[in-house]
Amino acid sequence: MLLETALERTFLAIKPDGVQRGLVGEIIRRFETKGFTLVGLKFMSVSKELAEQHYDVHRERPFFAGLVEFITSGPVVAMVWEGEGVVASARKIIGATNPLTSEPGTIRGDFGINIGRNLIHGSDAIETAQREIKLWFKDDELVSWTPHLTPWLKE
Ligand code: DAT
Ligand code: MG
Repeated sequence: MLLETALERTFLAIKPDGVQRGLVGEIIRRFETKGFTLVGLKFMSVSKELAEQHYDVHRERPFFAGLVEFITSGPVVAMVWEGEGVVASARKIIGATNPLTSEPGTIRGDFGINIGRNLIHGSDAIETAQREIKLWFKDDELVSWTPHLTPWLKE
């Protein structure tokens, strides 16, 4: 149904540290069991060009070069998730930027200790999500579907 495509979407990426540490399943599980819907998923290497475009807002920051080097240093899992309020909710599930101060129970709070190794990226606003989804995914890589669990998740 057309209704499904109107739902909010966010872009998430498990960074090279999450992949190297064997946390792909654990991280995906958290969004899946929460009740959000996976609409795009790919395991990929990130080019320098894509990394620089993705982190464009941080171009002038001192950590920009290191950030680009890190995200291009190994494979990542790029994803698009859908659901009501998914952008803000995913940011909560991910936790604060610095894992040392992220709340326990969040992904970064549970698995990280360093801001440069914070495991996962999540779009920070609806407009950012739209930009990032377009940057990382072609239209035909996204799948609109109706999960049959919906009546058990929503009144
Ligand atoms: P977030 O990933 O929580 O949206 P952000 O957009 O402010 O955080 O920064 C993007 C990434 O850059 C972040 O995940 C880790 C890195 N980063 C941010 N601030 C940093 C800092 N002060 N020193 C080193 N890396 C930093
Ligand atoms: Mg950010």
